[in-house]
Amino acid sequence: MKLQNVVIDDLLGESGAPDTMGREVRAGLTSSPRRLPSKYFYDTRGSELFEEITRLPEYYLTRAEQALLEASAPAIAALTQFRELVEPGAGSAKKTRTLIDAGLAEGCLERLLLVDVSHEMAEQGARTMAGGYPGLEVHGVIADFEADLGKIPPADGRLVVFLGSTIGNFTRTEGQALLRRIKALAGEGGWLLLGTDLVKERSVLEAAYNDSRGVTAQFNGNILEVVNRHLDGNFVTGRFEHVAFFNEVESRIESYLRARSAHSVRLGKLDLEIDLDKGEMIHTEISCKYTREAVTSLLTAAGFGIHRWFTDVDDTFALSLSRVESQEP
Ligand code: SAH
Ligand code: AVI
Repeated sequence: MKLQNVVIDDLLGESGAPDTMGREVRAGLTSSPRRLPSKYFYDTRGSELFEEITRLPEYYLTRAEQALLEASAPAIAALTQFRELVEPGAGSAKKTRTLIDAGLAEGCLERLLLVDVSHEMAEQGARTMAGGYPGLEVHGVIADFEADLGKIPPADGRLVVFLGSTIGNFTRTEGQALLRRIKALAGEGGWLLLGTDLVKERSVLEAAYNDSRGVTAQFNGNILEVVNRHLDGNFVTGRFEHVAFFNEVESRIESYLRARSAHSVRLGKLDLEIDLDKGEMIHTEISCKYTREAVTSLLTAAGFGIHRWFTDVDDTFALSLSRVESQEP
């Protein structure tokens, strides 16, 4: 059935070009320690694996955030009167339905804009939402939220939601830069709802990133398949093991792929060969864990003022609702 209420745009352009990936992968794999940018996890398979992670018993984040959304969405809609809901890194946008329902019940919401670097997620997510909410104008945007947010035209009445603790996949400096771009996207007087995972017992944190079924290990290894496919590489996933641990000093889970034996890998498109030692690690992801003070400081430094802080009795996860206070950089 042809949907009348959905538009899909591909803004990836330069930032999604194969030579951009080539540049980033070359820089990462030739640096010490070696690393790969975590946005490359999310091809079709990677997005499916992430969805599977969200259902794992150990991965408490998605359930905790969903419960908070259910408890807070009506108050958020009443306070912000958002007319447009914008979600960078939306993925399947399943949790977003709770906010959409609240926005429709409040009678304020008119438009939904879902942004994702994964073509499939942006397109499928937008089509599913347009089918489910025929009264809503839905816009799916394929874009890199680190590079392309400035290409999205401004609008009044925006609530930007950045959920899932995706902000935690960035260092403080990167996260602040990203929040400033989100601030420009939200516009004067616009709102941001930010989901952040909170610091807790090491055993709980480490279990969430080392699940017993090995789904997170597959998700981590999949980044090598993405690199192989785009850059004509010959990484063999089975030659690496998944390593994820809580670095308490940095307050973050660090994920790596560790070479089980010494071997060489060639990336044909980059004309690059790297020699890995036995036990050498490729850093693939950070997942920062926050305190309330750390979230407040991050948002304040980026020019947002916090209005509401929603958390559960155990301080598992937090949603902070803040407003653009100043467009100064
Ligand atoms: N918001 C969802 C999905 C989180 S997974 C949730 O809370 O469950 C992170 C999502 O961000 C994935 O869908 C991934 O494709 C997307 N993503 C990662 N890096 C991105 C980038 N640089 N630009 C746009 N989307 C990105
Ligand atoms: C998307 N992001 C916030 C997830 C996280 O928890 O860092 C990705 C993930 N990595 C391993 N498991 C889930």
